[in-house]
Amino acid sequence: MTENKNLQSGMPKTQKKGKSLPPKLIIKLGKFVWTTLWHTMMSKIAPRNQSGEYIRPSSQFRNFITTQADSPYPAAAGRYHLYVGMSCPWAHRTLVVRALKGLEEAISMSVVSPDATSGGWVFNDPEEGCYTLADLYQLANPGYSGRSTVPVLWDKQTKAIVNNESAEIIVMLNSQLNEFALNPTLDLYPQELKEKIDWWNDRIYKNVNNGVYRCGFAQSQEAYNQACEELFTTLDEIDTVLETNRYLCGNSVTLADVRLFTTLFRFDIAYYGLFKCNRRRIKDYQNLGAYLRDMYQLKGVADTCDLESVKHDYYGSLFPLNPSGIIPAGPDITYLLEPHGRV
Ligand SMILES: N[C@@H](CCC(=O)N[C@@H](CS)C(=O)NCC(=O)O)C(=O)O
Repeated sequence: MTENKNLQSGMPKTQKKGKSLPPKLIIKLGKFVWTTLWHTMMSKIAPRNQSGEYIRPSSQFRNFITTQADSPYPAAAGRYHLYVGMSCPWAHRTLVVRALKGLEEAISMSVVSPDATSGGWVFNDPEEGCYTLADLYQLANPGYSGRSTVPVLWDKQTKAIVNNESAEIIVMLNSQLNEFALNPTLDLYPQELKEKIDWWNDRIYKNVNNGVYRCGFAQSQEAYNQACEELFTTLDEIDTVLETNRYLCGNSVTLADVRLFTTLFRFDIAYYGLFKCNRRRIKDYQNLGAYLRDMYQLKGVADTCDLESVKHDYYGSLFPLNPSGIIPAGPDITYLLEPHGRV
């Protein structure tokens, strides 16, 4: 009755007071539209299997730089170039190895940024006559229809993509350009540890590197639960190993550590909140926390870490996971410079 009276006067009572919730129908409709849109958007950024689990597409350019003179991509200084996004953990692997090996002079690099509307990578200044990374992929391979991902190892001489798979690029940087490296004797993938490194790589890729994406991009509760369980079981296991080992495979840093590090660096910043990996922060693990500081403090590594890009790109560009686009204020990561106490 009261409601009717107010309606007749052109203004419902509840609205006057500004306290009303939207009618149920609007909530229902809003939820339906948003959920449908969300699934559509997620299926574009995150291909899934039937149980809603995220499946990462495989990289398509898989050539190698080698030291053989007749190689299509012979080892050389100044010929190859890296395209990276500073927020990307896969691209970050290549920057860490480039820094540890002292290859900054031999291999140039440029940074791409995500386009605010499409999410694709764009150049800050045009490169090779291209404005976007997708254009560069087209230049190298006209008609290419796969994803235009970073990192890209580019051959400036033949205008070709040598390789766009971080796991392979870091193997090349470790062993094929020693002639031009400032730290040629540093071997991050020594013969005697290969089996152990590969074992960790497989486990860490599935459950940690890609595991955080399996949590964040899960499109069903079951898929999320499983990814989350596997992620934290593996982190616990690593924490135990790091109680006695300084690094994953013993006393020296290897490619397995590099691959773990770039995920750990982003964990408390982005994965903990945005990807719902929130059972525990890395900072709060006794051994993993100190190990992260140890890795961060290796010569040249901190310079490859870009907190603001990580926050900005993850929270700003993964629209379906953060529709407001609001970038969080924290965390403060200055503790990464505190003594790690590991020997
Ligand atoms: N397998 C690739 C994955 C690289 C990757 O997924 N990069 C993301 C950024 S973190 C990307 O460029 N995504 C753009 C897209 O999918 O269109 C690698 O490890 O090199």
